[in-house]
Amino acid sequence: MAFLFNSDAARGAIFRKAFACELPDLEFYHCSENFDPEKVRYLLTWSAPDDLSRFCNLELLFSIGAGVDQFKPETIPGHVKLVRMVEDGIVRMMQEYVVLGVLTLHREMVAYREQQSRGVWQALATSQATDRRIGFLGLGMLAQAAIDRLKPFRFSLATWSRSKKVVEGVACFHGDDQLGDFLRGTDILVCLLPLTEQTSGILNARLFSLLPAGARLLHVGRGPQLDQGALIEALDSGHLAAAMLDVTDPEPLPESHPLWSHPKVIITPHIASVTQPHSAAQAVIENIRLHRAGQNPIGLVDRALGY
Ligand code: NDP
Ligand code: OXD
Repeated sequence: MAFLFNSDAARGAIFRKAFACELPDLEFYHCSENFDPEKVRYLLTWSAPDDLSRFCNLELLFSIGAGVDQFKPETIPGHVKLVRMVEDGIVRMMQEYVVLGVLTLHREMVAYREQQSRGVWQALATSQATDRRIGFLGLGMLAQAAIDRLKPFRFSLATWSRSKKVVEGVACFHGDDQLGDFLRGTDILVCLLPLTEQTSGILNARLFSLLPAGARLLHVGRGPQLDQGALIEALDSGHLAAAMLDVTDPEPLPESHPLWSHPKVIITPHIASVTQPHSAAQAVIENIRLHRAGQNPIGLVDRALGY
């Protein structure tokens, strides 16, 4: 019985050490080594290898990231459990990034950066946090964790999810019927949705038109959720004031893409959060233990929903 680590060698070495201590009965292979695919019960990878059918005894397929949109569900046998990464490192980094992004957009840092490029020293009018409405698309593991960190600033907080939710101190909207009301009350929109058929292209001209004039976008979900042309139009018309994007489509954008040099846009190279090997190894080990005890792993993907 074996575990296969199909990613970078540096993180693989940390996993190997943790597995040797905690699951010594399990053979551990890095993808660069020779191994018998029939022995592999557990596979950790960013996306499914083309020859997944070689792993005929596979039980758990772990994504090394929190997202699973990179897997093609039709290539994964129905009995194999697909598991997204749920670990403290990803959560902590996303909390930092969302706080950074919200404060950047709230305190006009995008406009100040543009003023600096022209040598302009000029204070801009700004709202108090209590008057700024932050709206999250998605209320999953990462949005909930980010909201916890934003609460002390006393922003007004709202969320929109697929199913009904209740969070203390947060206005929770759900479903397509409530999306308009949610957007009309959002000054800084944070996208933390998984990429699915339903969320692909969701950040489009119609959605932007429902946001109040002067709204801002913080996009940390997935590139294909954003209509980049519609964003540029909304920024150029002045309807949207600024955007901070951690994800684009494609990644990276081509050198000549207008978003790179847009004065109202900050781009980071998909670094909002990154799986941390020490905590991720513990999370995967715990999930193998749960699975061996006949329980579902934490982060089990609902194949019908796609997240
Ligand atoms: P979760 O699966 O925990 O939560 C997803 C949330 O999105 C849920 O609240 C869900 O609603 C909601 N949702 C899904 N589909 C819809 C829909 N059609 N309409 C309305 N709401 C919907 O995800 P995480 O919080 O763990 O992660 C979110 C995403 O963040 C990941 O999938 C990944 O794409 C991205 N990510 C980006 C990173 C980066 O570095 N930029 C790093 C890590 C993740 P409900 O609660 O009702 O099910
Ligand atoms: C992830 C990511 O899904 O890095 O973890 O985007």
